[in-house]
Formats: sequence, C-alpha cells, structure tokens
Amino acid sequence: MHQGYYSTIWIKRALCLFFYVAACSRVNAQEVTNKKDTGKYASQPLVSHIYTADPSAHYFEGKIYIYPSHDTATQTTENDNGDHFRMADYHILSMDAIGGKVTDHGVALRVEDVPWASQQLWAPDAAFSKGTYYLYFPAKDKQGIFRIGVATSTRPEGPFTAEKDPIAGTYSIDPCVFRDDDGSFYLYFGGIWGGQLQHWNNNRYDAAAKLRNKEEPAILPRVAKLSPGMKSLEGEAAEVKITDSDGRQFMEKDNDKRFFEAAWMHKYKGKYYFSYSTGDTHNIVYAIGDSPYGPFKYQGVILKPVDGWTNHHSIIETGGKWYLFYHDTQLSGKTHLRNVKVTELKYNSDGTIQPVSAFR
Ligand code: FUB
Repeated sequence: MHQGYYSTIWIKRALCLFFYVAACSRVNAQEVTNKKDTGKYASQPLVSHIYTADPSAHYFEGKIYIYPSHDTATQTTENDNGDHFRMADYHILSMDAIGGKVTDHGVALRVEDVPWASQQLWAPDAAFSKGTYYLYFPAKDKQGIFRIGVATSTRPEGPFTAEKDPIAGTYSIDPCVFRDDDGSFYLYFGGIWGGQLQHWNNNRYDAAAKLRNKEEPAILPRVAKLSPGMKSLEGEAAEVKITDSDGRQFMEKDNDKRFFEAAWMHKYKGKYYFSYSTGDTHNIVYAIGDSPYGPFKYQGVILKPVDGWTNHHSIIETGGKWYLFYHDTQLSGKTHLRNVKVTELKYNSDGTIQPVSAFR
C-alpha cells in the first residue's frame, strides 16, 4: 500500500518534471522563433507609430520625402475589392538621408477636406513645379468610383488643399507622376480588381465590364501628359503597352508578368523604366522603353513577394546610390496594416536591375 502510494507520488513528480521541461523548451523555442522572425527581414520599418504603405519617395529641398498611404485598422472584412483598405488621411514622412531619423509631419490631407471624395485615400504620389508642391491621390467619389485628385501646398510636407473636382479624364488608382529631363510631367495610373481599371475601356466607364478571361489580352495601365498647370491632362489618357522580350503583348494568364497596379517610372542612363506590381503573383517587375509613353519591354523582377498580399514601391536616386522603397506587414501580420521600408537597388552593367528580396 505504502509502496504503491510512493510510486504514485514519484510518477506524479516525474510527470510534473516532464511537463515543466516541455513547457520551458516550448517558451525557449518560441523566443528563438520570434528572434529569428525579426531577423528574417532585410530591412526594418521606417516608422512604427502609425501604419504606412505604398511609399512614393522624392528628393525635395535637400531631403527625402515619402508620400505613403496611412493604413488604419478597420472592421471591414477582407475581400478582393480591397474594402478593408479604408484610409482616411495622409501623413508625409521625411528624412535627411537614408538611415537617418524619420520625421512624421502629421496630417497633410483628410478625406473630409476633399470636396468630391467619399472614402479610401489609396496610394498617392507628389511632384514639384514652379514653386508649388502637388499631391496626386486616388479616392472613391460620391458614386463609389475611383478618381484621381490633386491638392497643392507651398511645402513638400503640406498641409495640402484639394481641388474642388478630381482631374478630368482620370479614373482608377495609384497615380505616379514622372518629371522628364525636359521638364514635362507624365501621369501614370491604374489598378485592377478593387482599383476598378477593368471597368474602363477607351476612357469610358462600363459598370458591367468584367475582368478579362485568361486567354484575353491583359488590361493595361494608362498614361497622359500633364498640362503645364499640373491640374489637368493634356489630351486623353492612353494605354501603356508592355510586351514580352519577343514583342508579344501579355495575356491575362501571364499574371507573373502582366500589369496589376502600383505603377512607377524612373529614368536610368537615358532609358525609361516602367515598374509595377503583378498583383496576385505579388512581384514588382519592370519593363524598359525609349519614350515615357512606351512601349516597354519586360525585363524581370525587381522585388520578390513580401509579407502581405500587396506589393508597392518607388525608386529614387540620392547621394549617388539608387534606393527601392516598399512595404510589407512585418509589424502587424495583417494585409491592410503595412509598414514602409527602404533598401538599396543595384544595376548590372547592362542596365538590368538586380532582384531584391525583402528577406535575408
Ligand atoms: O493601399 C491600397 C492599395 O493597395 C494601393 O492602391 C495598391 O497599390 C495596394 O498597395
């Protein structure tokens, strides 16, 4: 009886010890995993006090200014329409140099201060011309249709004052404004699915239009020259032709290469580099051309998929080096709560870009 009692105690003690050791090693394993997780990223978020995404970087007045989306928590269920991206204002960030302290300049524009807009301030861009800073931004109008608006300021960080109406002839999302060497400005825009580009044919809205079938030509981004006043288009928007290396236009099924959203334009050694996100295959890719209007020949991947569904970037040169600004979801683990980052971008001697990974 006694023997049985003691052996029961010893069995209990042994079991306790076993569970204690197991629990300890689980905690240790968890800590190691967390440390490894932080270290797995090649770059760290530029700010962590707010969520930021879609960074459009520019060099203004001797500093680097970043024009990002300001992601906010939302109760809206995640869907293919992007309804969970319900951003309500913009904050502009700046830093003296890459790696330096990042300043958040506070609210630069709010959706309620845009007379024509109803919701969803998505990825913006900015430009400077003749003493004025211009903020270009997409938002849904009162009918729920994405348009592109413009707001002005005397300062790169704002605050910005929005025009009464969206820019005539614009639609969809993700404006990118490119200044060519001759001082002309070009506006690129468009994004499919929630960005609504599939509803626009010949610059007319078709509510019934559907996404393309796999065997149909892929939907193309749009470009228009900006008029000297920077608030209107010079003529109608045109499609930006992107082809494979053999000159073949991409089909919808080429979704590892065809355009989805997030256009960016930069010039390197006299060539025009048009880069964009492939959307559901999550790459940032690029194509090269001889004119800001294209056509552009596909070259390859710039940024491989990051954490999170979306991939969005900008490219600038500063201090004699080239940099890629992008975002991922390191801080939140949630698709619609992103954080902006930066990393160096390198070219090969033939002008091609060395692909970047967001991970070590
Ligand atoms: O931030 C909202 C949308 O997500 C952007 O407009 C897209 O480019 C994607 O990053």
